[in-house]
Amino acid sequence: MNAFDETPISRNGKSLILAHDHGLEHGPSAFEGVEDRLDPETVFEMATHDAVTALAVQKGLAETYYPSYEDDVSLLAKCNGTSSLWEGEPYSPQTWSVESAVETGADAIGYTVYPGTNREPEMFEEFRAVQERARDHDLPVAMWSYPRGQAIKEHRSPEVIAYAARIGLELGADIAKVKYPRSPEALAHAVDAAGDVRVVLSGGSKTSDYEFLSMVEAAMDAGAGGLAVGRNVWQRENPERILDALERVIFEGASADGAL
Ligand code: FBP
Repeated sequence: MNAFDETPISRNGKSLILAHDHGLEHGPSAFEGVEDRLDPETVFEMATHDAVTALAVQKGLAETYYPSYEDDVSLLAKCNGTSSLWEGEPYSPQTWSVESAVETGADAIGYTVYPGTNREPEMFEEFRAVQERARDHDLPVAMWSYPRGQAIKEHRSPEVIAYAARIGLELGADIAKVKYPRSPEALAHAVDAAGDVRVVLSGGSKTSDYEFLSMVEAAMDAGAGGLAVGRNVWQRENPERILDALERVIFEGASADGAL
């Protein structure tokens, strides 16, 4: 058990966090082919699916849309972010204070760090302040732990992803969100490195139902605590179908074949 296991954003120590901060991180091009999803209401509606344990959004979306959903959706307040228009050294400034997130109804706090960049010291310091404020409010903290920077040649190598997960433990996160290191063995190593911290995976760019669910099945078998997924859910024509299948794989232990 960790602090996260006892919060509304997990179910039996597992979670399916629907991430929808892409309008900031990737811009409107992320909505090509699914233009109706430019209306955040469509994604808040998706988050009412039983499988979804929390919706991760930025302040603007939360303030405008969350009041209509607070009875049905747990809010993970994504408190920093950056646009893809920015081309300097990777850095994600704070966009939302913990106090303001609490007023909006946050059930958890999310924060990105980019270990390995020249701005790592600032980001660690900013994470410290946010983590301590979250502790004051008894809120779990999810770290988007994304190593970047010139020294890192392979962002998804087993060593880099295990290090990313470990940084979550070292800096006091309850959840470390990492990219899939391409093999279950490498992910199992990252889960070991994270100790009591729950390791959840980002979904990455959209793939076929089978490819995506097979990755999730392998990740769960390797000890992952679930997913914090965006495009592989809300970019789909029929998100409900994939959410039904994810519910089976993450919470009921089904295989990808069985879930489909
Ligand atoms: P996906 O499942 O769509 O990959 O989303 C996960 C996520 O961490 C989002 O929260 C964020 O917007 C995005 O990936 C950032 O991805 P990157 O920094 O690789 O562009």
